[in-house]
This record gives sequence, structure tokens and C-alpha cells, in this order.
Amino acid sequence: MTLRPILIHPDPRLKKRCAPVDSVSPEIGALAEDMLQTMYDAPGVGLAAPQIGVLQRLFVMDCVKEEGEAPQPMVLINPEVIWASEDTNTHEEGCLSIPDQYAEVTRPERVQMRWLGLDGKTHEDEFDGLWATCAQHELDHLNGKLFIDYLGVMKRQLITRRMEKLKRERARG
Ligand code: K1U
Ligand code: ZN
Repeated sequence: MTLRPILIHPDPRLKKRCAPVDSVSPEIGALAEDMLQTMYDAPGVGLAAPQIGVLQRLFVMDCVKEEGEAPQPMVLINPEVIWASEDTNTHEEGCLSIPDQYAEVTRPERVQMRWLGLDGKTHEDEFDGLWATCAQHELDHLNGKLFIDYLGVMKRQLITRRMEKLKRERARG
């Protein structure tokens, strides 16, 4: 397993619509393992393939946050929302590609999703709470959308400028 570098916004690869995974191969299994390790190391509760520069439709998540509770890693390949509640929930979101910036985003409170698992089989489940927020945030990544795209233009520009500065500083070392 390898820790992969996480792309920082702005990056054109974070704005692209990703291509479906055409087969659940051993390479996809190895990629998912790398993504889970990279997510836990960051630390984060989710990570989408484009965040490590792979423009394919898969993401990982584990929203178990309690100390001592068993981890629940999930790998969702070619995920789709098949139902979304009319009730909404406003949650403070962050993003590993936009470090240390947080904002409230309103999304459906509950969603049913369908996806392919690493076993190659179709899975369906309903998510709520942080799981629902995270799954929708990650699915947005696969469509080239970031949580700052839900904000007003001024807030989005401010955060983008902060990230440009961060990237310049990191490049200088
Ligand atoms: O997609 C990502 O960049 C991961 C992102 C997912 C997410 C978090 C919160 C709301 C919506 C989506 C993160 O994991 S940011 C880091 C974070 O929230 C966290 C880190 C450590 C422990 C708990 C949460
Ligand atoms: Zn994100």
C-alpha cells in the first residue's frame, strides 16, 4: 500500500467529470487500498479518486468517528444516488483538497445509493448523518464539483486565493 499525494485546489483535475470504472480489477482493488490508507493518514472521513489525480468514478469513506469503535471502511465504485430525501441537513464541510477551510453546506438529509463493490457485485444502502453528507461530497468530486461551489462567489474566491498562496508556499519549500 502506498500513501498518495492529495491534489490541492485549484487544480484542473479536480474540475473534471470522471469516467466510469469499466471492470473491478485487482488494480482497482490496489487503488482502493491506497485511497483508504491515504484517507486514514490525512486524516479524513472520505477520499475520491480525482483527489489523487485518478479520474475514475470511485471513492472511499469511513465516517466512524468514536474512539475505540471498529472502523467501517467502504469502497464505492460507479456510485449513483437512487433516492434523496426532501428533508435537508446543513453540515460544516471540509475537504482534504482545500485544507483548513470549512463552510456550511445544505444537502438532502438522507440518500439511497447504488454502487459496485470490490466483490464486483451491486450494492444498495441508505445513508444518513455524516455518512450522507460525506457520500454526497465525494460523489460531487466525481462530477468535478467542490463544496466551495455551493458558496457565494466572494467566499469561493477568498478560499481559492488562500489555496493559491498555500501552494506557492509549499512549492518554495
Ligand atoms: O473529500 C474529502 O476531501 C474528505 C472530507 C470529507 C468530508 C468531511 C466533512 C464533511 C463532508 C465531507 C474530509 O474528510 S475533511 C476532514 C474531516 O472532516 C475529518 C477529519 C478527521 C476526523 C473527522 C473528520
Ligand atoms: Zn473533498
